Amino acid sequence: MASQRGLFDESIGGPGLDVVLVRGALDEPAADAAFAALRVEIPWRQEHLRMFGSVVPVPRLEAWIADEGLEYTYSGIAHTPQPWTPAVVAMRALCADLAGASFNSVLCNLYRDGNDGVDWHADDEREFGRHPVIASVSLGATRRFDFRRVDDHSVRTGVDLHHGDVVIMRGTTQELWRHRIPKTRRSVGERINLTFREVLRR
Ligand SMILES: O=C(O)CCC(=O)C(=O)O
Repeated sequence: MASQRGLFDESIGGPGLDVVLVRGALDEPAADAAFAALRVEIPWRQEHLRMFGSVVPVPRLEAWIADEGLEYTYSGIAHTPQPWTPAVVAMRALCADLAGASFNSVLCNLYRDGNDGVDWHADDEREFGRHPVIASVSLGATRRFDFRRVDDHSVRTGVDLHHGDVVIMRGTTQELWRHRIPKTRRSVGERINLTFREVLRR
């Protein structure tokens, strides 16, 4: 796996925002191979959300892969852990190396086209601890990744995430900021994002 660690590190600035972007953590052939393997290995599921009394499909496919016993409830959906696959384990090693952290779980997202996205949220569930280190790898179509401050929505920043990029979020990022992948009218292909986390066992 080709990693160009450090060559293209960028920090994304803002008060209390602690985010590092590693551009091209996977070079194009490695990113292409990872995308192809993850697309078929991961048991992608369509989850549903209860909203205003009706049940709506989540605008993306998902899978929760984790060590045994690590359940995760997100937006009212209880995710039962699926087993690790070889390509996910390889991505975990890359992200753990870049972040200097260990991860026992990953939320996998498949954005099928521009109608898929994820709305403003923070990965601030209690099981991740107060200031978690979260690392995610982006593969496939380029999509915008936005941040806004919790206490002042006019304070915003964002970045385009490309095939092979890794983002590391740390410190007070989840406490003071929200993030999202907005839907887009642009014609975009599939994108896979794997967001690695460490669930603290009680
Ligand atoms: O797709 C991404 O880059 C972000 C996904 C995300 O925010 C999440 O899984 O919590």
